[in-house]
Amino acid sequence: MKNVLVIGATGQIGTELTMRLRQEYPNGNIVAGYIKGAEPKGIVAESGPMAEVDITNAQQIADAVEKYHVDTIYNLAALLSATAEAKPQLAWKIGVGGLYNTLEVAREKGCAVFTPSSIGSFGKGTPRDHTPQDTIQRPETIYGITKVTGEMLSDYYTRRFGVDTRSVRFPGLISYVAPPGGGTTDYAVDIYYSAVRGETFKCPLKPGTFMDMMYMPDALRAAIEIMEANPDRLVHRNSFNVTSMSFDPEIISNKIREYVPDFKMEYELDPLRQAIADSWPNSLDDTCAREEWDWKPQYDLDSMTVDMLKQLRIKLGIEK
Ligand code: AKB
Repeated sequence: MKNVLVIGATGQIGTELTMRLRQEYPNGNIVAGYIKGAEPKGIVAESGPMAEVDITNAQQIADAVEKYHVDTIYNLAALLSATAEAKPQLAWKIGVGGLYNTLEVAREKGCAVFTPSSIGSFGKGTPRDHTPQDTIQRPETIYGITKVTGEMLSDYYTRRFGVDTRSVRFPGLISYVAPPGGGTTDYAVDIYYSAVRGETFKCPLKPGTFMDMMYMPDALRAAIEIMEANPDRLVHRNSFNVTSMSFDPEIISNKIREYVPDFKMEYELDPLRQAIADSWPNSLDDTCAREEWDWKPQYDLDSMTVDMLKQLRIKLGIEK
């Protein structure tokens, strides 16, 4: 049995991870942690416990951990890359201050902690193709700086205090349940909404901008499998490169056009997002995750596209 607190349970990952964890551990308490004003609704609210947990408030984290006998915390609270550039102080407060609060509660109460890092933890100077697991990480965005700090702080808590911290560096995550919002890779979600609505998609990134991406079912599996992995096999902890695919706007739009032949895309560049994307890898090497805990993605661009189009048509009530 596992008792899990998901901090940020109403976000893009949290909404789906909470439900997935409830399926995975039906006898445990899977607590949906939310901030005031963003209470879980529908199935997330109805299918298990929830608690107000603002990650900047250590007492709220401790209270939820105590009340529900939590042994594992999924810390998903973060501002995504573009939003973080607009609010750098808040990005640090949530990304680093919030992580510190989480790790301190974990140290005192004996919890394991998962805090996702990102392809945003890399920057100029990082090899851009087949980016290795252990390499230069000198990001210039506040998002990236919080992610590298998070990786290092999490490793420190494991070395120094024996807290069981593990995580992955997520690529852009593509999903149809809850929207991302404020990320550099969001275009790869928005493009599917435009395709099913019959709208011309305005792409904020220029052709040739390659980034790693992953479909949400694979991301959820990665988050669960790394926390279930045999610790004796783990050489690394924070954070593992994981990826499913790498594409640029031309490749994804051409793939969509195979299923929506009249789909149209125009370029309307967003200089901030373009600059961020230009500082991130083109493609990651996730050999260490494959070797240390048998990571293997199930979706590629084609199977993801088929499912995204199908699921979005159902969600938006759009006939083919
Ligand atoms: C973002 O674009 O900010 C995120 C990420 C890759 O970390 N989706």
